[in-house]
Amino acid sequence: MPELSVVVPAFRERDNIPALLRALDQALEGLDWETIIVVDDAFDGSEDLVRERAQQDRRVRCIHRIGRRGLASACIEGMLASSAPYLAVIDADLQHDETLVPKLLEAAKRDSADIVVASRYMEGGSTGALAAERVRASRAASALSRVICRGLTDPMSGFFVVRRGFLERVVRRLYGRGFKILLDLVAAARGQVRIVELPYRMRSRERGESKLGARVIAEFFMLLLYHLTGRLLPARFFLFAAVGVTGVGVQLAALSLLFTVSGNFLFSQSVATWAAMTSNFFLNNAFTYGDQRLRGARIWRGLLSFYAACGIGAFINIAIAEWLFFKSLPYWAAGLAGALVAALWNFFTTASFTWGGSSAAKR
Ligand SMILES: Nc1nc2c(ncn2[C@@H]2O[C@H](COP(=O)(O)OP(=O)(O)OP(=O)(O)O)[C@@H](O)[C@H]2O)c(=O)[nH]1
Ligand SMILES: [Mg+2]
Repeated sequence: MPELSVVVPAFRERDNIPALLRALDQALEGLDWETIIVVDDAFDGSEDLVRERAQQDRRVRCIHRIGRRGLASACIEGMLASSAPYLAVIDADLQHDETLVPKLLEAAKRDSADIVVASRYMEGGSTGALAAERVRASRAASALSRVICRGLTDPMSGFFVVRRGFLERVVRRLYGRGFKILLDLVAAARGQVRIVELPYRMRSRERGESKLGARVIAEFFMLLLYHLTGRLLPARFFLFAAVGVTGVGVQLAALSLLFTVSGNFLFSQSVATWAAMTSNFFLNNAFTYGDQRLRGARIWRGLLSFYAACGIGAFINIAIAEWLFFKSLPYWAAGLAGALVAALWNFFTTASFTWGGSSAAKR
């Protein structure tokens, strides 16, 4: 068994993989290591390339995930596939300085740290040529993340070494979605973690494309909420609820537009409701279930089941609100309670009927 497994999440990184393997080979000389490259299906031949290398070099392993996406889950599954006592996580795009890995490992052993983080924001570190607005966003996110974890100069870092015992201790409390796996690990430790940081200078991406987008930002906020609320509800529910709030906006906007034009309330309210459900479905498909998004013909079947579930949810909402109102609750409290129960109903039914899979609601 090697002493160190280097877990590399990779999505559309075919052009970077040969250089990465060369760089690891050089940087880790003299260490007993292996690398586990977790490739999500992108039809770009990355997995074939990794397997080809694996046939010549037993230190190289490939995990090929189909119909799945997500950096954090890729890292977790890669780490769990290893039996090594130390696990490194490093990007595939050569932005992280692999020559630091032996020092991260040494610090983990010497200081018996749970996590050794490569930091861009401590003395001696740098974001390199990263665009100014990206640095600002990263710093703002780091500041915000203090609500769930302290003691890190660079909680947004995706480059670190972790002790296997620590991972096993926190793994069941992880949010496990989105991009910010380090923040997730530290937040899940609830203060019971020894952290050491070492500085490094980040390189810029030479090949392949960035995967940053709106989903990454949405997931970041959901990660904060998940840990802030003490992991009360399944991680996915928070995104589902946020999409529901946007649905209220869509509904009111469509209602005001249609009612102004047609003057017919029932007609306007019906179309506005349909518009809100439709927009909720597509937003949930892109964000809440972005990692197992319905595509092609499955979208239409999913949409119909979503209409059906939310239609029943609307009846439940009205029935509960009406009942509570007659129990002499104030109108707003009755309305809120109805909406909350309906949101839970919608979430759990669409998790199994629309996005399928019994595990959808659990994660
Ligand atoms: N397996 C897997 N890897 C991913 C996924 N999304 C991103 N990655 C990998 O995670 C690493 C970080 O993603 P990047 O797109 O480079 O994010 P970034 O470094 O913040 O952005 P850039 O500076 O623009 O490169 C890269 O190695 C990606 O290939 C995913 O859904 N699945
Ligand atoms: Mg990158």
